[in-house]
Amino acid sequence: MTDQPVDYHPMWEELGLDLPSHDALLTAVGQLFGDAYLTQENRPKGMDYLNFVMSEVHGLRIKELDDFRKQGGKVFGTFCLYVPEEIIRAAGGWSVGLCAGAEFAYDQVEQIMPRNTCSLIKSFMGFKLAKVCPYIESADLVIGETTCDGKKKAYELLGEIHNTWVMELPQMKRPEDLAMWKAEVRELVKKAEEVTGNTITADSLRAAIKEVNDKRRALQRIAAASAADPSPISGKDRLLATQVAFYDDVPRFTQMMNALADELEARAGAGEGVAPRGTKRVLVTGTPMALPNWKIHDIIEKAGAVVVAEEMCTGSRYYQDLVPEDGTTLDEMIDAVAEKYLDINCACFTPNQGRIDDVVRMAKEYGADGVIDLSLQFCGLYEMESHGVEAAVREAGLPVLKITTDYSMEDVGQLSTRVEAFLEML
Ligand code: BJ8
Repeated sequence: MTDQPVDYHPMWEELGLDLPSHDALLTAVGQLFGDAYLTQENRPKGMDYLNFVMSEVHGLRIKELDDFRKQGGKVFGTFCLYVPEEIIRAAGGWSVGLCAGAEFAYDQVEQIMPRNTCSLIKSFMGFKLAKVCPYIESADLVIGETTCDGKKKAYELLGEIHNTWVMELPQMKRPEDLAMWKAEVRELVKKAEEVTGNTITADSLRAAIKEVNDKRRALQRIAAASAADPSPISGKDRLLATQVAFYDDVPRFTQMMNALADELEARAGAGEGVAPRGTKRVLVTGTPMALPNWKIHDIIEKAGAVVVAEEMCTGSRYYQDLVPEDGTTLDEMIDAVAEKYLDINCACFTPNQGRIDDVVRMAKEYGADGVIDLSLQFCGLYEMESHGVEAAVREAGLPVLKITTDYSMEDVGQLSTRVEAFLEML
C-alpha cells in the first residue's frame, strides 16, 4: 500500500481522452466541489465516502470499469431514468450515467446543433466531442431514449461517433402505450443479451431487481430522514448521493448509503441538523441535475435555507418506486420492470398530473415552506409544465419561485438575489 496518488493518465490516454482538456476539466470540477461541498458545516460523517468517490470519479471508478471490460464485461452508458438498469445487470452488464452537468466545448457543439438547445444536451455532446468523459469512452453501448425532441435528435448525431441504440418511449400512459413499452423493454433484453453474450434468466433478473431495489431503498431512507426538522443532511449532500447512484458499484454504494442513513436517522433522533431548527425549508422540482451541476442547491443553501427534497430525476423520481419482487417467471418480471419504469413522471408525458401530485404531496411530507421549480433554458417540456406546477403549489397554500437557467455561472448573482427575496417572503 502506498499513499502516493495514482497517476491515471495512461488509462485516460488509452481511453482516447484529450489529456490537457481533461486535466483542465478535473481542476475546474475539483474547485467547484471544494467551494460547494467542503465549505459546509455539520456534515454527516458518512459523506466521507461520497467525498472519496468524487475525488476518484474519473480515477478509481474508471479503473473498475476498465478492469471489468478487460475481463469481458460490457458497460452501458445512459442519460435517462427510463433505461432499466435491472435488465442491463441481469445480462451481466454494468450501467453508468454519462457526463452531462457542465458547460464544455460549446463552440464545437454549436457547429452541429442549434445554440438554443438545453444545457444537458449541449453538455453531453460537448463532453463527447472534446473527449473528456471517460464514462462514455468506457461505454460499449450508449442507450438513448425518445423522450424530448432535443435528445431524440441528439442521439442521431451521437450515433455517428459512438455506438448508440435508442429505446422508443411512449408519450402517454394508456394500456396500449404500456403494451408498446413492454415490447420495447423486451427489445432491450435482446440487445443486452446480444452485447454481453449472456442470457437473461428468471434468476438473474430476480437478483438484479433485488439489488437495484436495495439501492433505491437506501436512498429512500436518506430522503425520509430529511423530513426531520432540523434536517440531518443538506440538500446538496443528498443530491450528491443520488447523482453518484448512477455511477457507483451497486452493492458497495448501497452498503455505504445504508450506513449514511443509519447515521442520519440517529442524528434526526437526537435533534442534530446541518442548520438550526426552524431554518427555511425548500423543495426543488424540475429538470434533473447531472453531476457536477450543484448550482441551484448551492445558491439556496448559501442563502441560508435548506433543501429538504428533490422531485426530479436526480431525486425522488429515481428512487421512490420499486419493481415488485414477487414475480416468478421471466415474463412476469420483465412486465413488472416495464410497469415500474412507465410510472416515472417525466414532463415528456401527457398528461403528467402524477408529477404535480407528487410535488404537492412531498412539499407537505417534508415540511417545505416553499417550492422552487427549475427548468433548464430551452427545455420546452419543463418550462411549459411549470405553469401547472405553480398553480397546484399555490393552491396548496405554498409560495413558489420559478427559475429558468442553464449551466453557466453568469446568472448566479442575479439568481441569488431572487432566491434571497423568495426566502425572506416565506
Ligand atoms: S425522465 S427529465 S432524465 S428525459 S432538460 S434533455 S427533457 S430539453 S432531461 Fe430527462 Fe429522462 Fe425525463 Fe428524467 Fe430534454 Fe428538457 Fe433538456 Fe431534459
